[in-house]
Amino acid sequence: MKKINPVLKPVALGIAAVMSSATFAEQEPLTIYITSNAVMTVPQTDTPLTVELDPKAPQQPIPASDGASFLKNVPGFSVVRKGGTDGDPVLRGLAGSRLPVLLDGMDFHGGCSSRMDPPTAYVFPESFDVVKVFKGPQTVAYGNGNSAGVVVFEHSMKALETGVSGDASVMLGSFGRKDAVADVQATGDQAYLKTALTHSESDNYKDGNGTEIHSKYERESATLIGGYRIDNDTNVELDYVVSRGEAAYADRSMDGSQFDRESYGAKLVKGNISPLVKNVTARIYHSYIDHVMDNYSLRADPDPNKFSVMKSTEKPMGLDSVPTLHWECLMP
Ligand SMILES: [Cu+2]
Repeated sequence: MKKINPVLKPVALGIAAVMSSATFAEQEPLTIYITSNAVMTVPQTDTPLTVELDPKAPQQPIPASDGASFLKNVPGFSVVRKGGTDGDPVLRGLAGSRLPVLLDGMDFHGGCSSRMDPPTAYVFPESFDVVKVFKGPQTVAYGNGNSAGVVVFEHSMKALETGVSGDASVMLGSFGRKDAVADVQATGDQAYLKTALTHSESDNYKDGNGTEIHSKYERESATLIGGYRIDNDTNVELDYVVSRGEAAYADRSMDGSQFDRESYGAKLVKGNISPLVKNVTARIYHSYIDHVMDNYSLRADPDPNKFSVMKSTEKPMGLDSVPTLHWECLMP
């Protein structure tokens, strides 16, 4: 505990004017106690509004199993917790549609009308290769509506000539917490293949008072990406993602008994098109989220007279094309 004894100086205010100088001389010095120091750790960056993170790097306090927990460590972010499996990321007080989350270029939305599954619920951070956060509305490269910013989770191929490489990680914790992720990349002369598998689960945890909190969850995902280099300037890529999940929620009367996702897409990158156009990236994708929530399948003693179930689906699809120009060609 630090103890600070600032020098108390007479101030020429109206109150001070009616007090004699002897009054100040008799006062005890003001004592301020600071009970703890705030320690903030941030990645070093030259671009304060653009943060690029390596999700496979060591994380504090433990490796995150969902996108919101991962983003919580980025300055400016906070999280509205949504059950054990995920939360809603908030950037500078704004969330939801004001903070688009793109998964490999897919403008992604959850399937629940009650926001049980923000887009980050479908993210296992370590299975991605790079996470970019664009703070503020300045960028127009990721569509509109991003008044808070944009978050991008992406897979990328390692700069391997040819060969096979991979990463694997396991994390065990109290209350039955088990996380595992493995990804493998195989690269040939012209073709490459990448796959990532994830699993995350936890039982109900107990709070500091020993009360069991209805928060168990389980989810897994598989990602498959295949690409082919037609020539030095042309690359095509196909991707497929499938995931399953269920989660208990202590803050509401319903649980998410099914979070099923299936996504597929294609990407074409064409470079050196003209002296002005450096390259063009075209992306087409389709997602399907099948969500069921009920008040009995994940609860210990459900009342059979009050069973309730809701089903909702979400089918986001998109097509975008992004040219990159040689800026110097536009300069006079
Ligand atoms: Cu729901």
